[in-house]
Amino acid sequence: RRAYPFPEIEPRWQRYWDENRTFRTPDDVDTSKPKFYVLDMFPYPSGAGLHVGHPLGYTATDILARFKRMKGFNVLHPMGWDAFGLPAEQYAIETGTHPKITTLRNIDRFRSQLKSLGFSYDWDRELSTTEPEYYKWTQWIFLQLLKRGLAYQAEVPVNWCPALGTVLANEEVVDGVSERGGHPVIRKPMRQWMLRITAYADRLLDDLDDLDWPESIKEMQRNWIGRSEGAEVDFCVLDTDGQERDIKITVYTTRPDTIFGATYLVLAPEHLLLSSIVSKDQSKHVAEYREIASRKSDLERTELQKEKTGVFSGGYARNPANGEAIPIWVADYVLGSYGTGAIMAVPAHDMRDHEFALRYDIPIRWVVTPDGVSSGDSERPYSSEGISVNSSNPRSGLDINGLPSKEAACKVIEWVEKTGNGNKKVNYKLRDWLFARQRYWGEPIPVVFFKDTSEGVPLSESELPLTLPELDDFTPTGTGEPPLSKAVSWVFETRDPLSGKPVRRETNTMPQWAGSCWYYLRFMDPKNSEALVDKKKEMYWSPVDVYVGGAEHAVLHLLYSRFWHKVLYDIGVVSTKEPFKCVINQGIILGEVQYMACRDSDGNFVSADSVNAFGEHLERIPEEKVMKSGDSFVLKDNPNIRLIARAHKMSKSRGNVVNPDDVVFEYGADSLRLYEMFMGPLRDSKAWNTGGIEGVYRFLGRVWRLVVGSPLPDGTYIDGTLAIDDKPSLEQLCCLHKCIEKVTEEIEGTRFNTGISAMMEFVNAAYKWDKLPRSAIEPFVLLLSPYAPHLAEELWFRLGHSNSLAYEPFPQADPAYLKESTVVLPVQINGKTRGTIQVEEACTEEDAFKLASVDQKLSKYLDGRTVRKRIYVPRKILNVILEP
Ligand code: ANZ
Repeated sequence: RRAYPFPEIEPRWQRYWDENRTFRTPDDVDTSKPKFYVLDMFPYPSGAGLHVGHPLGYTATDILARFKRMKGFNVLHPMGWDAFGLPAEQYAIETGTHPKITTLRNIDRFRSQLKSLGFSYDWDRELSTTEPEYYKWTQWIFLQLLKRGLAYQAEVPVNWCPALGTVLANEEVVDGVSERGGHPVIRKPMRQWMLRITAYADRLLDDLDDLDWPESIKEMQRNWIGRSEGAEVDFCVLDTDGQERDIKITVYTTRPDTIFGATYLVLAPEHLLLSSIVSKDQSKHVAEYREIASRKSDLERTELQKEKTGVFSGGYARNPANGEAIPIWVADYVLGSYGTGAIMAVPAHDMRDHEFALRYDIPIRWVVTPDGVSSGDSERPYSSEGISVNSSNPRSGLDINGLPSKEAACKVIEWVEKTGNGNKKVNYKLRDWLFARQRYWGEPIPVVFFKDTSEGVPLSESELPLTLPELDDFTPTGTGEPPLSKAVSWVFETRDPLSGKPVRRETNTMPQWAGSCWYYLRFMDPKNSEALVDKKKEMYWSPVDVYVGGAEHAVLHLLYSRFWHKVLYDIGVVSTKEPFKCVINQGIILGEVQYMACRDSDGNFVSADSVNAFGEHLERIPEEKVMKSGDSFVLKDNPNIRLIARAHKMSKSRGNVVNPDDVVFEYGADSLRLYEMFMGPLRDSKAWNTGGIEGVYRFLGRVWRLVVGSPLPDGTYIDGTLAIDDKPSLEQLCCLHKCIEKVTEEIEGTRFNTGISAMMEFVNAAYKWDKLPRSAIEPFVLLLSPYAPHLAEELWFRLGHSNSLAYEPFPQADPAYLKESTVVLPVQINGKTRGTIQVEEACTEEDAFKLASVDQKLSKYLDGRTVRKRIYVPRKILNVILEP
């Protein structure tokens, strides 16, 4: 039987909120009130619908939104769809269903699922990145970037799959072959649009310091931007007689102090000078090596575990510090796209160079030691800082012996600058952002080309939105031309509005990141056809106060939107330097914990730790046969057998996916919301547990019966509630106000799980009351409402209110009731109870005795007598034994 009638309650309140537009944030809010903008990372409406991971973050933001509304804030809590992207297009290729249709269908499903969970979004502000009214402004931002030289075209290598005749996204390439079909993929240069995010590298780095974001994300962004300080140093190339040629190789190094240990140079395989350096007899080897390297991604090339490979170029260069001729190698562990694409290799002090030198028998020279005395260990490089040794040369005039690494580096930089051999240099790992995709289902890039030119001419702003043409055939063209090139009339039947000359349209589209870069701004003013966002509205609502989403967006999405935001700041569209004040990453929800037992070769169970579990036969054990013992899990029947317990990522193939619709059907939305908050701290990853959801479901049932009573014989409930208009007792008030204080604190600290525990304690206490005073239970219903809004609204209504509780003031804890509660302590004198005193729970023996000796009744027995012994049991009794 049901714990409470949620199947009637929940749809009723969802309908009420919808019909009354309860959560609409009006366009003309009273801006003298404080604001709170709480945002979810809007979902990609996939065909699979919502999974239980979505409601985790969404419930957290919903609790905050509901709480802040009740606290008197104007709240902006919107929802929309990040709906351009690959899956809809792939689905279209497979089934012939237009991406627009698939997308709308998926959005409808997502919307109704979200509504069934009772989230308090302002649905009047719903938007989708795929609507022309929206992407008009995405295109507008692109034009602003173009105007400022922040968008440009370049030849960039892309993943080209000859067999499929298409360019692939990185995520469609797995281990060098196409994910679909397993065809080889090569890197091929193609004309692409790029965004100059590197121009903002310093600001993106510096402004991180002031953000209230998880330190781990900030660190990931710092690493991604990857600022490093070092020097560029020139090495002169030598001819076969050892004479200096007219060519210099410039290397980038962060350790100029190790220059005396540079025993070879390395050029990236794509280095432009390579062809003029390679000797005749090495040219074939080098060409072959370049060919192989061209098929690898940068990631593969720089993986530390991969064996380092390379070939000798046949050429030599002079180390300017000591005049030595050192060999020039070609190796793919040096990237063409970083620094100068060339390095001075110092095998004694760099891991990769060390491995390479051992393999190709290149000298290893120690030039830094921890103390300036000890010698190096040939097995391992010493890559920390230390004191320079073997680092002086009278002819070059450079001497850094005995200097600590930092000082030595400064001295070398000074020296190269003075001798004209180089300069100090800051480098960034951050690359410009490749902003074109050879795809249909994205925003068209608002640029046209005159005949035979490749220099793009921007459309004028009045021509926006440039809408996607209808297309029935999305299959790749086979030439690498994007599918939009099939929309022949759209591409060619176009004239430049100024000159009237025929032009052709750009057929690349924008990447999926584009639409999600700025959607938080549009929510402030979603219907504006004159501007991206109205200035006044932007000034009021910016920045987003709390932004909740998955840690997988720690870098790209959060970095790209910060970049666009800063550009919009520079052109006066937004008033803040940063878009998101506080970011929270919700943890991942894993599947239910699975227990495994091991059997040995004779088929007997053995303890998981006593064997090499991999060699044994593993068997799944159902939860009811498992028992907890200390920190581990054992078989109930045989506690000597320890089990392996593990929660896995939810996946179809494991069959451990929990569908939120099923949970809502069985336990109701409030239970799902409450459970996801109760599982553990929001930021932690945690395993799903069906027993846990039953627990919170029973708790909600208890709340229901506390207020409404047990079911009548026919299974229905009384109409109103059991609440009476009596004054609550002191004890009841203390209990309530403690709960108010705790729940408030825990919401403000986003510790939702412990807030729920406080409400559970309250309900346990309230079950012992013989009466249910209205003024003690009504505030509790309000406390519960951000978590379990359907049940709370229903109880509120039954308590006699005709309006939604969504804007009721959130209860305030009264300090008067938060004092330690007092107890009545019996006092015995010589074994006989002579009276009582009222003391605070934490009262000491000394204080209790003092109170007793001033008590009217008790003092009679104590006055003028000597105490032999006192026995005090806090909260229970004070016993005083007197001298006879
Ligand atoms: C000599 C040296 C000695 C280096 C030493 C390191 C340790 P970050 O901090 O990442 O900027 N490097 C430079 N350009 C490279 C490229 N295109 N591909 C691969 N490696 C490259 O690291 C800079 C260091 O990485 C540079 O400092 C260089 O090696 C290498 F004991 O120069 B170093």
